[in-house]
Amino acid sequence: TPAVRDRLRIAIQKSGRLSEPARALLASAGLSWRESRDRLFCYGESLPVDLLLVRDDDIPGLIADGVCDLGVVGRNVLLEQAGERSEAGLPPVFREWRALGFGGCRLSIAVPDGWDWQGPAQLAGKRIATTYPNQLRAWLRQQQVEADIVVLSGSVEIAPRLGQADAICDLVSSGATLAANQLKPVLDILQSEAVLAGPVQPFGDVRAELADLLLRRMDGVLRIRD
Ligand code: PRT
Ligand code: ZN
Repeated sequence: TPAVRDRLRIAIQKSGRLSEPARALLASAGLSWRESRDRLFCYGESLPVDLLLVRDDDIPGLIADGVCDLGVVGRNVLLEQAGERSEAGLPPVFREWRALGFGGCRLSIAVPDGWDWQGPAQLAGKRIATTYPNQLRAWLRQQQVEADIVVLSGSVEIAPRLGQADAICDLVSSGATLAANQLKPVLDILQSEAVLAGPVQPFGDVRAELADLLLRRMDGVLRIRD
């Protein structure tokens, strides 16, 4: 049985692209915090809603483990970890509650500039480097293309030049990083942005009302921004 709690705990990125916009959105929704000295935990003052500052990759797992109730994370990260759970035969425990309108990017297939791109079939038998193996695998399956997935933890865009891979599947926003590595995006497999992630199962205590209140306020802020 899940622990009963009377405060809501939201995980956001500690430092990175989503940290400031996530804080700003929550502050616009009326939240304020007393900052702790280590700045990993911020105690909510205006409402019983606390913040936990973490690496973005840890957010889905923190929700899955019930350590945090909600989180602000890229859809790319949330879907990747959902795919990982599903491949492992685990049931879904977290899902996207709201799209938040910032942190926009695409998860794209990119190939060397010199390729004459004909379509996904051209990837058959090729090695594709990525930090998003679950989404790439699902997409390749859907395209009925068999390719080798080279899983890297970073610096994916230099893999083709190093001879580690023929193509890549990575996040793109302006496209400058790809261009600097003599690569070109040829198709997008996901449109991503920051999302509010939460559990699949509703809260069974006062956190349900807190989450409802927060969602109503956030929806109000997001409507005005549109
Ligand atoms: O430390 P922590 O693990 O928390 O941070 P992180 O380094 O994993 O994450 P961070 O802050 O880089 O990204 C957090 C989230 O921002 C991602 O999960 C995406 O949802 C979103 N986002 C939006 C991006 C980009 N835009 C983006 N451009 N994440 C990464 N990039 C990379 C891109 O892959 C390229 O290497 O930034 C580089 C510049 O992109 P271009 O296309 O503008 O050159
Ligand atoms: Zn990360």
